[in-house]
Amino acid sequence: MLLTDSINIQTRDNIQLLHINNAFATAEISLFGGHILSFTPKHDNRDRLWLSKKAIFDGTTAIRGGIPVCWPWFGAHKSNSDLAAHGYVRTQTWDILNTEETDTGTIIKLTPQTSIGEGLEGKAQLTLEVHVGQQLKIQLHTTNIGDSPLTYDCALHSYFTISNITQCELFGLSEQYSDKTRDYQLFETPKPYRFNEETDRVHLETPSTLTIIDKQIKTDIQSTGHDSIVVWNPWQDKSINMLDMENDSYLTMLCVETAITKSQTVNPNETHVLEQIII
Ligand code: TA6
Repeated sequence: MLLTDSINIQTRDNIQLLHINNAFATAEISLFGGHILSFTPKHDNRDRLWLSKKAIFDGTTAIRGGIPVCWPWFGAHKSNSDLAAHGYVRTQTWDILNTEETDTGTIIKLTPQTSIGEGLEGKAQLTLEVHVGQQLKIQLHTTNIGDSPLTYDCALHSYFTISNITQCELFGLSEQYSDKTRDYQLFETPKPYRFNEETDRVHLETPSTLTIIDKQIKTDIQSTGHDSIVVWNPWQDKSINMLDMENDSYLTMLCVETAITKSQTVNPNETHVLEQIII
């Protein structure tokens, strides 16, 4: 596989990482999980993504931070609780399909070694297209290669880095959300949207743009192809109990996830694209 001049392969523990360095930004993508780990535009040299200092890179578990690819389900599997949360592609090795330099940045196309697995009825081809430029554009393409309709959920489970969760605000959500910490009951989105407790919410709306403002620093998140937005912060108790998080590291991260949580159906030979753009 020919890699463009902006890309080189490094390893961390026993995982291969693509390191991208072009005129617009630097980024890192783990081939384990097809997992974007960092994105730092050169105009402000600020990494938009958060990565746990205790993230595990031994290929046995999903990397904590960056943008895990949740597919072909989100959260717990609907009918088989023995299956891993968030599907089976974030914990397998992905292959590089193609890399390309353009006048707006570097494009990398990846695919998991298998898109077929226990817990998915039907046959699908999954590809992740990442465009590293002034902005980070991530597209998750699900193509139905079977002969019957395919139904699945998925998410780009993005971890954003912030200075302090108690001092940031999220803009762009206004309707109801389902609160996992309160037995999935429905609540109205708070105004202002600030954080002071464990937050695990599926917002049942499809805003095109969300903004995190953290001490005047603005991060925009654009979404298409989604049916919901998930907002998550584990807070202190959960962080203490997570092997791959430092006890207080919840303070410096916030997940804002472009997601399909209410089932997407794709007909044979059709493709659905879930897209998130980070600015
Ligand atoms: O996106 C929110 C969520 O579903 C939470 O319920 C929490 O489980 C989080 O994902 C992280 O899941 P993980 O399997 O990566 O620990």
